[in-house]
Amino acid sequence: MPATMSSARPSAPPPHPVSPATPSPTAPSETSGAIACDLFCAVIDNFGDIGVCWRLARQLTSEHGWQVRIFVDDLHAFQKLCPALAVDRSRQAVSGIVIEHWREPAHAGDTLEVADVVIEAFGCELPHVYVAAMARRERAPVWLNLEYLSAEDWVADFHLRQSPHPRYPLTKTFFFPGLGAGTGGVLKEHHLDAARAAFEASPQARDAWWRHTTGQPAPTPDATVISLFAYENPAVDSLLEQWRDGPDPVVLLVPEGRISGALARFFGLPSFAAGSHAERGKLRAHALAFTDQPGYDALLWASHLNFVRGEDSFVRAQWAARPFVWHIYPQADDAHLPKLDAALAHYADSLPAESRAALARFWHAWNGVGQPDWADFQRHRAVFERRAVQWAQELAALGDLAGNLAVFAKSQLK
Ligand code: TRH
Repeated sequence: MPATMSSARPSAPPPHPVSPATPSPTAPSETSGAIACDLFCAVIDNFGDIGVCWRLARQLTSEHGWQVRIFVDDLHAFQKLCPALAVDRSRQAVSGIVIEHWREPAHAGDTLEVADVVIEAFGCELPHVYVAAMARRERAPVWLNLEYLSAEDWVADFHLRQSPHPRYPLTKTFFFPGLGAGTGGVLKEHHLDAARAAFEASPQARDAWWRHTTGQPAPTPDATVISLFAYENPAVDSLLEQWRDGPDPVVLLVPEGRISGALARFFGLPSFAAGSHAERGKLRAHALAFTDQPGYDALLWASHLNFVRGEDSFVRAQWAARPFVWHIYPQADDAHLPKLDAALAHYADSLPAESRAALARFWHAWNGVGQPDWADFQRHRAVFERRAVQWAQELAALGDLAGNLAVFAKSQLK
């Protein structure tokens, strides 16, 4: 069962066998002074696990001066959003970050160096030999379990809760991202708002982006530009028909992925691979290549409305300060719907009742409950646009996850 947004309460880590005594490993930080951080990431599926970890690692490195090493098992998924990565190397450095291919669960790097801060992403379970070495380290490392993002209220009660290791003198702290006070917040680079403002302020940058990305100039101002990043979704056919038959032009930008098959079928094409273009009625669609993470931010900024999914693109759409529709990572027995409604509560509760209801109807329809009504959603477009700008400011007040994590870790390293 692939990992889903964690609704489980934190539990004590499983017991680890005692490893044969080896010299206490020294962390790089004892030489350079910078905080050394090892981040372990097991890719369950899709791109969010490594998407979040890569973004976090780059922020800790560039904004906090940490020395970060990522252990990641799936270099192919990683390379999709980090083209500079070589998929055949067991160890490499990209953007000042060491990347180790975590080739099997027991592997803990060619040399066993325990960092000052150890981040276990999404409960991926650290190599036993590494945990044993953590226990032998003169100064116990700060051990953080980075949880999946959830907007549910209980998250604030569990954020920074600690769990002692059953056998070793180690303590694991549960670090919960969130959309509300008392949580770890969500990832946001310090330069992000300025980069978006620069893109939005420059017609040249936008036009260059359109020509580079679609081979065509930016569409006319009467067109609604929509980015579509989603899992397979039965509701998409109805929306494509409504956009095709609607009164106003819609330009759809579709990164190649799990929704591409539905586009191909709708347009009667064998595929809708990157570089494809199609037009029916008022709908024009472009298939885009998967790009790196900064490139994905630009896609969000070039659009009026963003369909996003999972965790990281869901957060990026909120920072893009535009209306967005979230395709939550589907879970059995509709367990994902309370998580969807918890996010809607944060985002939409201050909206006028009619607009809030229209947004909830549309998000539910996009997540398997009811049929999407585009005209009903569009009627509230101006309200949604104002709310999106306001929400980005409210969310920023929580502080960014990397900064919150760095402050906590330093408080434990004293
Ligand atoms: O790919 P996802 O569905 O990842 C999912 C979720 O994270 C989910 O919560 C988790 O349980 C599951 O993985 C295991 O959606 P997400 O989280 O938006 O991650 C996609 C990443 O891909 C994100 O960092 C944005 C990035 N991206 C690019 O870098 N370039 C692109 O062209 C596109 C479309 C996305």
